Amino acid sequence: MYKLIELETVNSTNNFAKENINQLSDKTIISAKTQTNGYGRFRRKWISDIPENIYLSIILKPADTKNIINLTQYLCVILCKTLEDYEIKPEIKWPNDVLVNGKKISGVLCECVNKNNIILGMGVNLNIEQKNIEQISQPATSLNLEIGKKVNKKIFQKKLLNNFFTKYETFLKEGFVFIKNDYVKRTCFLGKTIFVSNKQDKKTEYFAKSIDHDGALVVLDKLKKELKILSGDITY
Ligand code: BT5
Repeated sequence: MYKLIELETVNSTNNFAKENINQLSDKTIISAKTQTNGYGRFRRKWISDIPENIYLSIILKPADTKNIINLTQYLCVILCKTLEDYEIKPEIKWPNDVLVNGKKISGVLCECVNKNNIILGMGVNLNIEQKNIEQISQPATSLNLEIGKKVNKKIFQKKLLNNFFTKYETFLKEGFVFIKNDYVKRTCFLGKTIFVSNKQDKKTEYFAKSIDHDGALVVLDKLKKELKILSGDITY
């Protein structure tokens, strides 16, 4: 179903995938024990120094590319479903974060070399000690802290990748509508006042109204005018 390449230390699994994209086939997974330069959106640092956590990139080379824009959201739903097996209640913070009790447990970074060569990277905190959580620059958590015991990384990773690939082809065909219910019911910000910041960190206040059929965030501005937001960071 997929091919797994397990590395010891790498600067970034997304970077490794980008550099070797022509030699890597569709559905190859690059996973690393640690990353020396793991990054998120806008090149923000992803703390990646614990081998018992997940740092991996899925290489996707789909023939049908019309729905790839929503791959991040598809992966967020899969992450939630996998975490729910551990009897916790994850939530999705649009567009790419998975939170538990308001704290970030996972982040997704989708990079397209071009539309037929996609790198879907994710970091998932499975095993971090409380004292090390504090080095993260926003409220964060780890699955072991939520369930009160160590998590077996191999088992979690296998479940996650199986869940991802079981529905992947259907998702590619049907797009966001296929996951819309699963996505919307796990969101944690709809019906609230939110602040959306862009690359320049300019924050604008909106009311979060809904998620559109294409996965965009629908908001109302201060004059109650409806707008669609396609990217950015939200706080609430
Ligand atoms: C993300 O970015 O959330 C996407 C992170 C993707 C990381 C994976 S690891 C495998 C692959 N290879 C890479 O190099 N990257 C991908 P963003 O939305 O920009 O969030 C970054 C912010 O999350 C940081 O500024 C911190 O506040 C926070 N953060 C950093 N490390 C974290 C961690 N381990 N757990 C929770 N939050 C973290």
